[in-house]
Amino acid sequence: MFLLVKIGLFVCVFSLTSTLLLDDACRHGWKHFRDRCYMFATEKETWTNAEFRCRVFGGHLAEIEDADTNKFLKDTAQMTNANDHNHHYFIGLTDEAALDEWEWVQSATKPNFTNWGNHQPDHQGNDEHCVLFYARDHYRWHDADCDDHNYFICEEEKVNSGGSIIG
Ligand SMILES: [Ca+2]
Repeated sequence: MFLLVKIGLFVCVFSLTSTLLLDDACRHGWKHFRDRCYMFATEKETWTNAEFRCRVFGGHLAEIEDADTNKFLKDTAQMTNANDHNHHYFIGLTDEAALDEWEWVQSATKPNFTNWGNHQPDHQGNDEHCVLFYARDHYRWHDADCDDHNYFICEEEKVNSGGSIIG
């Protein structure tokens, strides 16, 4: 009987450890995809403050470089928000420096991949220079007012890969 309890305890501790190890690549609350970690903020900020908040965390607003990453973030947003059609997220794309010259804020590169919604970017009111992952349009990309308050997605390199930071 005592042995059985001991084996049971061992299995418990072992599975707990395995679970922890699986999530070890990213900090608590961050989602792991490939060599990156993503954090879906639960508070709203302007685009500039959102980028600042991400930097405080050691990352930056998400840069979505391909369709697979876009799909992962879209699926995660959908799972998180169910049918909340007002749950939009800022990402790291902006044309604040030069109109229609869209650029990722962290890498200062032009996007190779985009997923604009229909008729986007439309610069509505000539005042839309920051990109939203737009819930009402299946999270396709919409340019929006940078001063609007929205949720946001931070990205950082994988925190832990065999004890070292990938960079
Ligand atoms: Ca727009």
